[in-house]
Amino acid sequence: MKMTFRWYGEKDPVSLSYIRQIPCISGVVTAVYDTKVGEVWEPEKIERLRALCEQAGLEMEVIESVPVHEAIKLGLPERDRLIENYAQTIRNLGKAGVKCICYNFMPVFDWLRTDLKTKAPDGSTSLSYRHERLMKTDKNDLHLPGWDESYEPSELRSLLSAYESVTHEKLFDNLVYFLRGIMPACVQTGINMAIHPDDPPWDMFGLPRIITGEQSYEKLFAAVPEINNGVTFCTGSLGAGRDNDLVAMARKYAKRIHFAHLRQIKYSGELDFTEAGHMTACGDIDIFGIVRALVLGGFDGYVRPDHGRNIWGEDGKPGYGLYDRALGAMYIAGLFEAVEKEEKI
Ligand code: CS2
Ligand code: MN
Repeated sequence: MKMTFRWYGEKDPVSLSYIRQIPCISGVVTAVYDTKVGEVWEPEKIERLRALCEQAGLEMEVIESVPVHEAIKLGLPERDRLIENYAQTIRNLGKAGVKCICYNFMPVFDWLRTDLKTKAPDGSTSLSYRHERLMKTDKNDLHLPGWDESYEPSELRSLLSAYESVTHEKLFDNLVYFLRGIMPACVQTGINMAIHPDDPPWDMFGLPRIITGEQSYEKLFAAVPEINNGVTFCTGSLGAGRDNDLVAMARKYAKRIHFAHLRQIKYSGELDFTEAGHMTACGDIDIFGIVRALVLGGFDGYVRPDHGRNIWGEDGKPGYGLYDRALGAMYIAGLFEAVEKEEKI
């Protein structure tokens, strides 16, 4: 296991030197942020990032994310050119020592929340999701926390209508088409692809979501059996789906899990939840049980603490401040150490 920490590049208020001071961290998870989706990441840009990490004493073996162009998800004719660009980005990343790429296949939006600063009794704030509130949002005039700058209203409307004819099956076929197209580059470079689950794991605004639990994993591995086709096991995303048995899944898929995002949520209604401190006792996700299952299943991937709260007066990027993620990293590293040593006795 290698413990990592997400770093949003040179504009991130959390510096590499601070990340380095967290005792358990071997490297960062980052991305080239100034290249348009669909274009090839230039070797010079990748190399610059890698050198910055190296100077700080940190590895850059995991990328999150190389975003997938909507035309690939929609299965439009230009997808072949875009998939070739993606494969070229994989080859460029391979030359820089990257071993794992996290990506997602969610149409239009990535994670969805209704509030980015829900206050807990202890004064900390975190992200939360209230289903009814989201359903009341007018689909033709969407304003979503964290998404308002991403799309022009007209662009968003035409994207949403382009997806009207895309069923779950079609979206899944498009994912398989994409994966088959990039697998040769993955095998050649040794890079593992790690798909992030849909967050939350159910359809949104009529948009299909297909990576939601165990059945999705079965379909995915059956369609593209190469070991380079793996997953990012995000406990907060999968855990929002109450039917998912995360401990059993962690054990069963340990060798397909190239990257684990460990985060905690507390349920507050049938579909509602609030993110919480990483410890098992802080919420409804059995972080200890999941770590134990990963170790017993032979997991040998990367881990990072996912979304933290804002604590100690920090006003960090929602989910990505320094302090609470550092606490989370240390807690998770402690669990791994304990379970790994115990298992050797
Ligand atoms: C989120 C996402 O759960 C998470 O980790 O912060 O932004 C996630 O990084 C992407 O969906 C991965 O592609
Ligand atoms: Mn995640």
